[in-house]
Amino acid sequence: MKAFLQSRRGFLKTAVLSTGAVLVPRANRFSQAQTSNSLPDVRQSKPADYTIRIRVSPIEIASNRIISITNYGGQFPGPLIRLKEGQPVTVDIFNDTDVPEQLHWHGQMVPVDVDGAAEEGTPYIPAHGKRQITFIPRPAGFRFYHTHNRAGANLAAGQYNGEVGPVYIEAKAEAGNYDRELFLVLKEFEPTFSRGGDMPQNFLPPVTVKELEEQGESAMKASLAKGMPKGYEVGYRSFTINGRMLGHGEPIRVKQGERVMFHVLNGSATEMRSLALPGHRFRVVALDGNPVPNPASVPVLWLGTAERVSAIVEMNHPGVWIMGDLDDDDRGHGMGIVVEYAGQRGKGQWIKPAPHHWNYLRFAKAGASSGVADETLDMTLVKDNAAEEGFNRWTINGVAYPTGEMAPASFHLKQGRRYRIRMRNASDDIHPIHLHRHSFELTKIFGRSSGGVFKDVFMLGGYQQAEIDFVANNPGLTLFHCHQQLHMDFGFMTLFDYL
Ligand SMILES: [Cu+2]
Repeated sequence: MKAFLQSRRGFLKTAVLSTGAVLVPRANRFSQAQTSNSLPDVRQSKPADYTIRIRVSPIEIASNRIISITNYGGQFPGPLIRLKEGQPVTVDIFNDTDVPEQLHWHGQMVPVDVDGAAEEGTPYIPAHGKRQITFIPRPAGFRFYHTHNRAGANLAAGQYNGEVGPVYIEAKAEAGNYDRELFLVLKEFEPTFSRGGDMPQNFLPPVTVKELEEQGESAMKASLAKGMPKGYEVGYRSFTINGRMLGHGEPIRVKQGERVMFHVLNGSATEMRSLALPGHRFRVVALDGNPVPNPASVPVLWLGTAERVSAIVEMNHPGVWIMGDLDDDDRGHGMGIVVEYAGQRGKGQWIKPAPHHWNYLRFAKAGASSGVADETLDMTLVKDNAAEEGFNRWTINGVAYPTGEMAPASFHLKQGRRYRIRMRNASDDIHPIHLHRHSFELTKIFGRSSGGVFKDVFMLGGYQQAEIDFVANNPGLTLFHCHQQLHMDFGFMTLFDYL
């Protein structure tokens, strides 16, 4: 492990909080180091660079608060996996649980048999079995791995569990104007169902489409008039950063003048998250691991489910602070971590930041137009309130991806063409929209053209419309879905194939 770390940019110190320990590669092909435990297993075709074990085990999220969850390697978050762009890597994935598993390499442009989605045709990692995969990590930047099992009504399955871990893919030449980097994984535990409940989304610019609003509101009224209750939503009892509730675990210790790169991942199954550090600003340099054309400083980060933000904070406001979620209730139940300056003592202080809109356009190329697409795919997104045994059913152009089944592709791509997806959200819910195996460019959001911001998840607000472009450059079945687990599991999913 030591040799591995030293082989990267020597001038930077890498620090990971204790719960996000670096995974020890079994055979270190990067440094050519041989260790006594790297002897090849004769049963497998090649020695693996990494081993991931999926298991159920107790995880202590606060003093004497110990939950039992499925996780990676007996810890939460899963071990940080560092890869090198373009350099093949072999990973052994052991599934020590009773349930077949899918491990998705979120944000990477990998083949279908590696990607980790049964709907695309990735083989399952059998219960009490193993899969070995080899792939070429790309593109560089902050990615992650997580389960892609559907959970449905089972709050002990899918991403309600602890199956989330960060991945960092190093570029061939890595620029870094900072002193050290930290990975933060935001995650809630102990989920329960409730009827209805509103997801906050007033942090997005309030640019809604009247026609969509009328459609959504009248459908909801009609449903309630028929005596339907509101569909189930999920809430949580405990909230953590890197697997620890606020006030438990080690603080982040900083020195005045230090520039800290935070790689923040929202590992939630269902929630949108915010993060602020009183008296400090975040200079956002990458979204979903992709450098933005126009880095800008903001007081608050907002992340939809599965989104990542890489932001540099200059530590220039000594004290002991709570870096946490804006929501008092969520922060009160653990969504925060203490930042402590050297030589400072005392309890962490929280100061509520001024209201602020989170707008992706802020990081876009100034004055950029959206370019020209070869073809536009229209998608209207609709909620059928409580239509499936009390759960909201979600449709794309009137079609719900069937629960518990596989469906054929609904959209057909030609390799090399540039596609524009025009999404119209006829629901009041916010949707973290995700495309597998490709990245997309935000080309029109909040009614404005945009360019240069490439992502793999973006938040489409209630009754909003947006356009994203992607190039069909990675043949094979490709899943497109809402990353909100409840939405995905109850229909909000479709497949692209290549003709
Ligand atoms: Cu959704």
